[in-house]
Order: sequence, then structure tokens, then C-alpha cells
Amino acid sequence: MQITRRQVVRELIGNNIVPQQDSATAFASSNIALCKYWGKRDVELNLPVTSSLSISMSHLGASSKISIAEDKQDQIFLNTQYMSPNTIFYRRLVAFLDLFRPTQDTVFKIDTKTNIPVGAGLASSACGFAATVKALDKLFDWNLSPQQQSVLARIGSGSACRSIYDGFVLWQAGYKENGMDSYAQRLDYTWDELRVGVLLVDERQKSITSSDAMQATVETCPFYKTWPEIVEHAINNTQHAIDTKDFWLLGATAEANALAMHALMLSTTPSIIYTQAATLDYMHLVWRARAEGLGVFFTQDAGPNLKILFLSKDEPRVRAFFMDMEIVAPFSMVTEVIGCDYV
Ligand code: 2P0
Repeated sequence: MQITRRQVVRELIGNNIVPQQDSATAFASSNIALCKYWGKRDVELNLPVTSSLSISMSHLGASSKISIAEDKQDQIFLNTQYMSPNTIFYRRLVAFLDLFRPTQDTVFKIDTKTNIPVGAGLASSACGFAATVKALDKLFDWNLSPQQQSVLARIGSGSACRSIYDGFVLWQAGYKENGMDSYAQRLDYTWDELRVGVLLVDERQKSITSSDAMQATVETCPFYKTWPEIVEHAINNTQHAIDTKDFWLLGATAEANALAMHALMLSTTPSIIYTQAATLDYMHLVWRARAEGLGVFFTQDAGPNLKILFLSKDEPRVRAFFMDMEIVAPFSMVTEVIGCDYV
């Protein structure tokens, strides 16, 4: 029998939904999967077919301020702009908030601020839901462990469970029906020299959501059955690369895994193609740079933008190839984030 989101929430927090303060704010970093989550074994609970491994993006992310409002319906603001109840963003967030209303008449106000483009395959929903879970934890004074917060965030959006943490993060697929063993954990490694560059191709909202795209892939891609083995192999290689600081293995594995995910989408019916002409141009530029001996690799999510991986020593040369790009040092000390204190 299908276990509902509400049942999972009750198991975690009981009936503990009495606000302990007027408002609460929290920040969560965006995360980039090096080994991708693509496909659900349970759509209601966002339980994945495979494990996945990501890196959090330091100060790039979202803050979420949540308060109880005196209004008729939830008020949601994104970067100070009022969100219409017709938007997907509004509906997904309200469906999530429904799980935490002290009474049926309780209305929330959410003020989300983000410093990354929304809906362009840069994991904006991941950090948005993770920040909201952290803020709810403060508002209701639950004191949930990061692991429990990760389960709640997953219910909002699968990859959000990884945005609860900094650094390298492993989301274990788990096997239980209620998903209590499907949460992310931080891997105890740092890699100070690692850099992630964001190559923006198109910041517009994508035409098909990740949820719909992955479901179509699971249902119609004739090669989907090869995916679990591909990801398992990639996760093993990535963990080994992190352990031995083998950057070329890390980069080559991430790039191959992203291309494999997009190959699945290409062979889905109807085909799903997030790649644009400019995306391909950037891929060729990465390959050209590598042919010249530069250690640079790309990864691509459910959108046309690319993230490139390289080491700090190569930053000047990488910059010469990709001039217009934001660079993140995932393991740098973060002292300031958008919208609130960094906690
Ligand atoms: C990932 N993506 O591992 C993969 C790779 C995009 C490409 O997780 O339906 O917004 O909320 O569970 O997490 C984006 O999908 O999907 C995603 P839901 P989500 O980062």
C-alpha cells in the first residue's frame, strides 16, 4: 500500500506543529550532482531508483524566511516578487506546506531569496526546499537531526535532501517503502583546490520539469535498465577519486555520468533534449581545452547550462577559455550568504 507524505511527516514530527516564534529564516546551498539522480521508485515520496553523489555550492543557494500570515492564502515571494498561485513554484511549495499547517486555516508567508537562476537546471528547487525545511525546523523548534531534515527535504524535492549539507554528499537510495533509509549524508572529505564554474547558456525556465522528464525516462527509455549499474560504478569511482584526490578520475566520471543521463533522455519517447547549440559549443571548448592538457570537465543537469570542474592552480588558464563565468570554491569558508546568517 502506498505510504503517504503525511504519514512520513507524522512519523518524524508527530503533531508538533505549534510555532515557537513569529518567523524563522535559514539558508541552504545549491548542489550539483557528480553522479546523478534520475528516476524514482516512488513518485509520492521522491524515492530514487539509485543513490547519487553531489557537491554543495557554498554561498550559491537560497534563503527562506517563513512566518505565519494573516491572509486568505499562502503568500510566496521569490526575490521580493509576488508569486502567482498559478505557477508551478507556488503549487509545489504550497502542497509541501500543507503537511505542516497547525490548523486548516493557517496561512504561511514565505520569502525566498536566491542568487542562482530559478528553473534553469541549477538545482534551485533543491536549495529552496532544503532552506524551507531548515526554517520550519526553527519555526516549530523541532530540533531534527540533519538526517531527519534530509528526509523531509526529499519529500519536497528529491535532490533537496542533499542540500542540507556542505561539501561532498551521498544520498543513499535506501530500500524501505516508507523511505526512512533514503536520506543524504555528508562525506567526511574536503578538497580545497576544487573549483566549479557555472557556464550559463539560458536562464529561462525549462520546458519540461525534472520530475516529468525523469518519469518519462523511467517509463519509456529502452536503456533505462542499464542506469542503476552505470550510477553504482560512477559512485564507486567518484568515492575513490575523492579519497585519493584523483582529479582526472573525478572529472571524467562526472562528465561521463552526465552524458549517460542525457543519452537516456534522448532515447525516451518523446525525446527530451535540454541541450542547446550553445551547450554543445561549450562542450567542444571543454574538450579542446583538455586536448591541450588542461584539467577541465563538465557536468550538465536538467537544463542547457554547464558546470565545469577544475583545480585552483588552473584557474587563470580556465578563465582564458571561459571568460564569462561565476566560479565557486565549494570548500571555502562562507561568511556571508543571501538573506540571512549562514548556519
Ligand atoms: C540530480 N536532477 O541528481 C538530478 C540530475 C537534475 C539532473 O535531481 O521531482 O528537482 O523534485 O525529485 O530533485 C532535479 O530533480 O526532482 C535533479 P524531484 P528534482 O541533481
